[in-house]
Amino acid sequence: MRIALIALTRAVPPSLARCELTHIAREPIDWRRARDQHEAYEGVLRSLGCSVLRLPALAEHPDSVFVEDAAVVLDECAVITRPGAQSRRGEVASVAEALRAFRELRYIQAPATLDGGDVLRVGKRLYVGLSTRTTADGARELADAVAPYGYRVDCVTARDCLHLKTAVSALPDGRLLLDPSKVDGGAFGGAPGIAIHPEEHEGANVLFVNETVVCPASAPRTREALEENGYAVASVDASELAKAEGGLTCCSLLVSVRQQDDRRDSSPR
Ligand code: CIR
Repeated sequence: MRIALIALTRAVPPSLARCELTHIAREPIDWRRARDQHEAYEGVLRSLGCSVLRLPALAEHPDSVFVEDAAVVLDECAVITRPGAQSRRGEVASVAEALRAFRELRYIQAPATLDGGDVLRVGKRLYVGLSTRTTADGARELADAVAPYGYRVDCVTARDCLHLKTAVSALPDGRLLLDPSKVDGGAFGGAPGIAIHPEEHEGANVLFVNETVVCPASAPRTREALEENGYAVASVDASELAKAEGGLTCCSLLVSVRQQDDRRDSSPR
């Protein structure tokens, strides 16, 4: 058996400029540039060994490129969310449809809301950020859905940012990369932390793929800190997507799939 990694993504819709914004001011978004950056992002995922599976485009859903918010994917199941922004609820059906091939599905039910960007997994612990998008009910429903698999949910709060994972990311060895101006490191059960460079807030949202940390190009000094701590790091420019308040984790859902070694059987587990 080998573990293959599938990255679910979705194309940047030309309507991106009409995205939801909560903590940043609206500025013009160059759709072509955003599209090119997103394609480069998919290229980095491929170069790190992922198979990229693009979901059907959703032209009328400006934020639909940010697929992370529609589901929480664990090894044992996937929880389909109910996003906090009404405008985003139409994104989840096609994510559920794609994930059904790989995982048993659970659902967050109305009136609870939860965005995937608010869920940080550290081993068998899920930290849930209570936010403008994620309610205490949403966290409770997530806890109920994942308890049978041995996961525990703890609620935390982050300041002045959209999602918990805007402020903190999990690194491969159980350490956290965090922005101390937005989240208290003490909230994570004693997990050791590495601070981002204080002028690089975008650097707190990094993606871990097959032993490599993917870091935004706008955070070179945070990249240096990661490298000094022994991590392999790749960078990708996501500056245009950042104008839509999205980071690197937001643009994919990573799904690990067990495959036969001889690679003749590529069916989902
Ligand atoms: C939103 O406000 O929903 C989008 N403009 C950005 C979502 C970013 N997603 C994420 O951080 N997981």
